[in-house]
Amino acid sequence: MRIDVITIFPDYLAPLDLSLIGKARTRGLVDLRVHDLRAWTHDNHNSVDDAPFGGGAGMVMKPQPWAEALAAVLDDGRAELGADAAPVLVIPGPSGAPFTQPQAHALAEVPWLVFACGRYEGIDERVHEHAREDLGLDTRVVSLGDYVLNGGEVAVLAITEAVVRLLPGVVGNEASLVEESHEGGLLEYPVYTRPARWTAPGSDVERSVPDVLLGGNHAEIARWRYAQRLARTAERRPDLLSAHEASRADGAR
Ligand code: JET
Repeated sequence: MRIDVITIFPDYLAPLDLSLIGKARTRGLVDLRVHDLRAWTHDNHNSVDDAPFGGGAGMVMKPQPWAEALAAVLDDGRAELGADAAPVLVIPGPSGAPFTQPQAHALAEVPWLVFACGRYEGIDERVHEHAREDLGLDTRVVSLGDYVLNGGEVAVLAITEAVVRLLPGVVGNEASLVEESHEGGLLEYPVYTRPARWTAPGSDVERSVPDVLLGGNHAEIARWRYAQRLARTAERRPDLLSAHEASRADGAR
């Protein structure tokens, strides 16, 4: 998979050199390139923003550097992947559609992703239209959640990690990918390891691993874990539980 990130803070993406993603890159599973948007500015101040038409707080990212950056990245990617290659363009933003695990799986199937990191109050809306209509890109504004970040960079780190760990060969234990939180629409069950009885330093409470997990009755363990998933989802994410119940009523699982 090829991934291009366009940002005014390339250093912000340094964590992509580390850990799982860094390893996937050195092993050649991911070709990840970070581009400085200011490379496509031509004025003395390398300006990427301007005041919003219609007034209001803050600044808006100018369309011109974005159009040139996208053209250059498309040219570069097509020289590598072929003349009719077309990336999915992902623009993180608080006004996007929620990014979910099914979307991570969908993006993991795509050979080429381009991330556009907005800052300030966002990118001039015509860049989205240009990307969709003139460049023909599948363009998606995605949100990590209902809160505001200073820019898309942190969201790109999160989305890239969610996607890259799903690529074949990146995570050692493939089974750990199918059986985890949000797969199947429920939160994951609680997990425990040794010792079976444990007292925290300074505590006078000894805490035990639930007996069912020590018993080796795998059917019973599966039932217990499912009940835990339901209880935990009802407590923390009642919104997920209603969707899960609807899918069960449908006979979907
Ligand atoms: C975000 C992502 O804040 C988030 O993303 C960064 C961000 C901040 C401000 C503007 C911006 O513009 C992008 C754009 O999208 C239409 O123009 C992006 C919060 N949850 N998930």
